[in-house]
Amino acid sequence: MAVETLILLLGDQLSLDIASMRGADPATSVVLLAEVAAEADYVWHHRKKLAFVFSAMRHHAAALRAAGWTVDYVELDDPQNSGTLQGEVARALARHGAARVVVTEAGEWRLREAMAGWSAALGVPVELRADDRFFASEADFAAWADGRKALRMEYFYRAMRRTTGLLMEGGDPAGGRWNFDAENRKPASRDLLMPRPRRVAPDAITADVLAMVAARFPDRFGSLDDFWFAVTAAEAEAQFDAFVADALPRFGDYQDAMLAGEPWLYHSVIALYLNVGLLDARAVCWRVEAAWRAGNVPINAAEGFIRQILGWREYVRGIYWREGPDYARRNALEAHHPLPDFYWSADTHMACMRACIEQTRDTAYAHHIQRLMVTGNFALLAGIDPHAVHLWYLAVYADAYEWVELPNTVGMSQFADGGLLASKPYAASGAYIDRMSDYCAGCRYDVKAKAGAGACPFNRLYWPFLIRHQPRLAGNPRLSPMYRTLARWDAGRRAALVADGAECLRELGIGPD
Ligand code: FAD
Ligand code: DLZ
Ligand code: SF4
Repeated sequence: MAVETLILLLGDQLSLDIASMRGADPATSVVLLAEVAAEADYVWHHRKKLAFVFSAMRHHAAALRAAGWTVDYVELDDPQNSGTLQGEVARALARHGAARVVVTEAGEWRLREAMAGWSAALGVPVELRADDRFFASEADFAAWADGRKALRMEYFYRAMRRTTGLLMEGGDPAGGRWNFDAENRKPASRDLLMPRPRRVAPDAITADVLAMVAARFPDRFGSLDDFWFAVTAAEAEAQFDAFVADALPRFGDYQDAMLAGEPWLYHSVIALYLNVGLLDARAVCWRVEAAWRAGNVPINAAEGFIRQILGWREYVRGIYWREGPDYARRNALEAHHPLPDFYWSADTHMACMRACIEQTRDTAYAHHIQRLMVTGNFALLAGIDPHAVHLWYLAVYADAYEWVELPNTVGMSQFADGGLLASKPYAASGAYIDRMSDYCAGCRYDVKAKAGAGACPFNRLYWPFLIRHQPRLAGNPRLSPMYRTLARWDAGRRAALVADGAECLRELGIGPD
């Protein structure tokens, strides 16, 4: 076979309709997939995430071969493996004698910047194609954002509803409202019938990958036990179908709820599939709309779910590419404490933190409110360096890729972009966690106590956080009730709260730096 084109597929480009393969001739093209140390090591990926990505890559290679493509697959343990994507493209060019390389643009600045230099380094033309697996292109987002004073998700989302026609009735939103959150956000109770995600037993390929990851990454964070993720598009679709039938109808109601020992509640657990291409975001949203039109799903659930994908997922991607590589280093609140060790060990008496971190270690999953209002909220209140927080989130979740993780962490969760993304910091005392979960009942700390040893650390850190950032945050209308309360307290009371917050940090082993 005379090879003309080498098509490189990255580990998160496992969509059959990927831009780099469009129009290619199987008779003159070779598709390259390469497991490389550089991608496995650039952050401390959870071991289940590594196993998921490698197994999905191997299954995708098999699917492409079955569809008639010539696939060149390099395994991580191949003794000739150069360890980098560029090195593997260079070796494949030498093996096949291809005259050009085609690749879909990578999902993060680090690789995009590296790929811009590939053509010169490899001595062949390298065609970089836009990743069009999203509702909005980078140019679409720029067109929406340009000239706006504030880039709020809600207005982007409404524009996307109009553009796509999703959940629209003529020019109006279905059900007469854009957003049904007023009906959502209920706490959950243990007597609810809890659906469970559909599970996939590891096949021989996944078993091989699990053994390889166990042997090669013995010290990495994360359990490999009980691996049930889908690793093919068909399995991912079957899991999504089960979610639509069993859990979606109550997704809206219990979206923000947390229960000890119930990691999944009514969540879909599909972000990992969407982000590597085993599921298509557009198909997922239209499928949910069809379930609502068929009368199988209430509007608050369908709208709430579609907003997460059509709204949040597209919006954070737009922000990521618009803000540029330095977004990762924003630190508007000047938070500098190192990440506490208990983010890795779960060795803490805070029951909410322990539950979320243990669950993360065991499953490589936590739902949005666990990420935002427990582990994220704690880091925000405690003044942890947002870059360290970012590296943790990028490592520990099976769905973590920088384009989606970074704005959620630096912007939404740590307010480190100074309010570009979030209209106020997601800072909350223990009362919020107590209302939305059953964690506090099993905690050594007292969620009703405001200060002093034994009081909930979220309470002890909350007011010092607001006092510390008063110059920046006092003018925020959404925080004015808190600052009015603070204004009623005399200087002595405020100083005592600040001293108690500092003592709390010392007791938790955090700072002074
Ligand atoms: P569901 O709750 O069932 O929601 C459905 C889908 O909506 C998700 O699969 C996801 O694709 C999308 N979605 C929901 N919320 C968001 C959001 N805020 N931003 C983007 N998409 C969203 N999501 C990731 O995909 N990768 C990440 O690395 C990631 N890091 C995060 C870090 C922090 C600090 C926070 C607060 C959130 C992060 N999220 C991330 C968003 C969200 O928490 C996850 O998408 C969600 O928990 C995945 O679980 P699920 O598939 O069960 O989602
Ligand atoms: C996440 C990941 C991992 C762990 N390993 C590989 C790999 O060995 N080869 C590969 O092509 N891609 C991998 N990926 C996905 C990439 O890291 C991802 O494409 C970039 O982070 C851009 O989103
Ligand atoms: Fe978390 Fe505080 Fe509740 Fe303990 S008391 S579980 S630390 S919110």
